[in-house]
Amino acid sequence: MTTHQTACILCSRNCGLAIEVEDGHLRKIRGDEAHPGSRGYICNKAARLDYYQNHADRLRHPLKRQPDGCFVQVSWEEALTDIAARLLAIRKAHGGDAFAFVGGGGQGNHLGGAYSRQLLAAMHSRYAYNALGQEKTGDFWLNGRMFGRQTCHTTEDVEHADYVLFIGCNPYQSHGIPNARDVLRDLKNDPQRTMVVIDPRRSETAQQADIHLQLKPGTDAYLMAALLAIIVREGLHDRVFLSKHCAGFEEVEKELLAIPVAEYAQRADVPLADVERVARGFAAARRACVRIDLGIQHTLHTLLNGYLEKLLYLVTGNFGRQGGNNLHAYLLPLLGHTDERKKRKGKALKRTAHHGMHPIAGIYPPNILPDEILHPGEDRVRAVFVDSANPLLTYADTDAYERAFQSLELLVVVDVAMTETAHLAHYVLPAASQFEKWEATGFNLEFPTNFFHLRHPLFEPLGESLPEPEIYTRLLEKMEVIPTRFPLLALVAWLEPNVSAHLAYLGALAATLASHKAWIPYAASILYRTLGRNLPDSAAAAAPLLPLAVQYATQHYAAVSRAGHEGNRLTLGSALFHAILAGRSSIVLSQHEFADTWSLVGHPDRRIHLAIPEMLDELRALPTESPPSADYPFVLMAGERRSYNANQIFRDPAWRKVDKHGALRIHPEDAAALGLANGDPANCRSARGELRVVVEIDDTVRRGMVTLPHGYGSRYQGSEPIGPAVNRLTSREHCDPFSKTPYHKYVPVRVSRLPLPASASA
Ligand SMILES: Nc1nc2c(c(=O)[nH]1)N[C@H]1C(S)=C(S)[C@@H](COP(=O)(O)OP(=O)(O)OC[C@H]3O[C@@H](n4cnc5c(=O)[nH]c(N)nc54)[C@H](O)[C@@H]3O)O[C@H]1N2
Ligand SMILES: Nc1nc2c(c(=O)[nH]1)N[C@H]1C(S)=C(S)[C@@H](COP(=O)(O)OP(=O)(O)OC[C@H]3O[C@@H](n4cnc5c(=O)[nH]c(N)nc54)[C@H](O)[C@@H]3O)O[C@H]1N2
Ligand code: SF4
Ligand SMILES: [Mo]
Repeated sequence: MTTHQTACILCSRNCGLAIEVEDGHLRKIRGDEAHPGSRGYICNKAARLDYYQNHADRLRHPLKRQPDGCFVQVSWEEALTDIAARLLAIRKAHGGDAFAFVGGGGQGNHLGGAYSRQLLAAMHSRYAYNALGQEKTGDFWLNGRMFGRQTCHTTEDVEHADYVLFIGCNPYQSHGIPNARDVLRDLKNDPQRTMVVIDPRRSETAQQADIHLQLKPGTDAYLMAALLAIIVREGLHDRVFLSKHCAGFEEVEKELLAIPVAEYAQRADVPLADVERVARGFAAARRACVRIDLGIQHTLHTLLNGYLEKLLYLVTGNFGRQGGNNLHAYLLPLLGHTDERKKRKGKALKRTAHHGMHPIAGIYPPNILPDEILHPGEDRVRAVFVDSANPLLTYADTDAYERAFQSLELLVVVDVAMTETAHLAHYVLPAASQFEKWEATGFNLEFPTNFFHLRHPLFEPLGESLPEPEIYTRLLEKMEVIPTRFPLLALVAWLEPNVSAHLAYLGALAATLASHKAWIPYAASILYRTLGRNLPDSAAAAAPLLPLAVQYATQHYAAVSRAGHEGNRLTLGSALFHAILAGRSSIVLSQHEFADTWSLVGHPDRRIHLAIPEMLDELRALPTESPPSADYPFVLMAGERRSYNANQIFRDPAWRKVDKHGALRIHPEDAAALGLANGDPANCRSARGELRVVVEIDDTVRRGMVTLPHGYGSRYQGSEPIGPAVNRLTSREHCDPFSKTPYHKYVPVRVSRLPLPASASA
């Protein structure tokens, strides 16, 4: 057995792992003590990773669907030649609007995204859809307005805070903060520190809290507005911070002073005294921060929720300091900046044909894609590539996705497994797993210390599967958007891999691209084919990290130097690239100082702009909220994080130790009223669809609320769906009108008894 350092790929934390490997299996999985971020921490899910690496749905060969729906094995040559020809024909006949790219990276694999996104350029399309467009783009839009760029992204220093507000997140199960369970335990055990959870469910996190505000689902905007109103009324805001670092506070203050605090507390169904206690405690704390997630994003008022959440830490001055919220740097450019009000290079942003939707941070929202494909216009989407995503299970409105994907002229799926989406594809292309190739994630969203982990392969690719860099580079070559050889660059790349050779290579690359401007969008594949071939340990896929490391070191010179990397302004980036390549565990990229937050603000005045007219309008319009209907009396949380779900990354149901059915959680009194007992089958119906579910009586949910997990419903080895395919219940139209973020946490449903199966009643 050999021990390897790698990382977990199941959530955005990507904890470092030390894994013993034998016969193609991940045998013993421990936390990697040498990982500077996770320092040995892991949760229960990581131990099950062999179920990702080895299972019966793994793809081994390229597959082509036949007219009768069966798949036959084809060669890479045949598949890529035909796909390239069909893509070019569609581009020629209908232009770039006919193509959309979906996905491009999951929880652990973003290196491939540098390569796959090149296909958009080759197709002259801007339509990039991915999961961030159904959860976080509202947040990115707000960041654009408040901090100046949609790439300005905040993080929270829970570890050092004296007072933490967890709003609509459950880090005990879903993580999202470093070493969540340890950090929560420390918070709980320290009498000097306060932990508040705002959640309609007494979640595993809420169970550890000092104060739990168990509000009604969907009412966070009222509650947060009331918290803010109390703070400004009582003069608890940080006037010095606001006048030094922010603009527009007076306008915001005027609106907040008009909030009817007692009425809003009542709407949220939280005792006023508790709201006052939290407002005062949070404002008085020496160091406080706010951590939020889907509980306020996948629900009513998603944008306003994000705005108010940011105001909470800003009006109290908990920004740009230890224990507060901060901006951070990142190495991989995960997000773009696409302000819908501004023109880019004289051109307005590309809006979609049917919904007229603009991108946010460069991303289009999955909720609109079925309509963009199904609408009858000449300008509809006709060809789709799906990579590292399983929209048939994970995007809202499964029925609409099924119809849309079945109507495509070309659907190609790149995945490690035969997924529900792959079953509808014309071609299925097998990717090497994340333990069979060089990989990395762009979730390096930390401040002041930021990390990066380039992971090396532990196994050979299964069957004929290939890493994404090879798949997309071959496809671009077939499409003839890049040549197969770059003699000059290849020659320079063969120099000894040291600092001066890197500089010579980058100079040659710049000269090549300057004389062939059409190749600029394909720099990743060009680096891969040239510099990549000369990197040690066959790490070709990592080649695009050289220019990124140089850019990072230039932008954050002092912080990268502080992290221990050595070099002058010319050579530091190359040193950083060397460190990334040589490290087997994660490395420290940069060590910032808290004051650096201000250099990351995107507005030229380096201030945070607080008065966002659209948000102040929505805040004023809040009183016109309508209650749930009598036909659908329950609010379903359609997609809960539990101990045994991890998006759709696992397919083999054997990975789960508990909760095999992905049960519907319901309050005991609601269950009694419906005549339901633990383990009973029940029907859960929304306006969009229905599911047969198994009941679990659970007094942690509020009355009137039911929950189903996400991450279930796969048809492993062609079986019936295992557990709830929750997006049969969600509609593409049930979403925020501006960002199109689905209201997954607020799906009105009816729950009813089903007859027990004959065997059970017998
Ligand atoms: N175990 C596990 N962990 C995961 C994942 C996974 O699949 N499984 N997925 C990862 C991904 S992609 C993401 S985006 C994150 C998401 O992580 P989270 O957002 O933390 O997880 P959720 O369970 O979806 O929702 C969080 C909380 O929101 C609460 N909630 C529901 N409705 C409301 C409401 O109206 N108001 C408030 N305030 N709260 C509400 C729920 O009760 C729940 O406790 O998790 C990541 N981590
Ligand atoms: N109703 C409802 N729907 C939801 C949610 C919810 O709470 N409720 N949560 C939403 C959220 S927050 C998210 S982030 C999305 C996640 O949904 P998706 O973006 O679809 O991502 P995953 O479920 O992680 O699917 C990952 C796919 O990548 C494949 N894969 C794994 N490794 C590799 C690799 O190395 N290469 C390639 N090419 N493929 C690989 C896996 O086999 C799997 O098919 O789901 C969303 N859907
Ligand atoms: S916290 Fe996330 S990355 Fe860490 S071990 Fe658990 S699932 Fe894996
Ligand atoms: Mo997510």
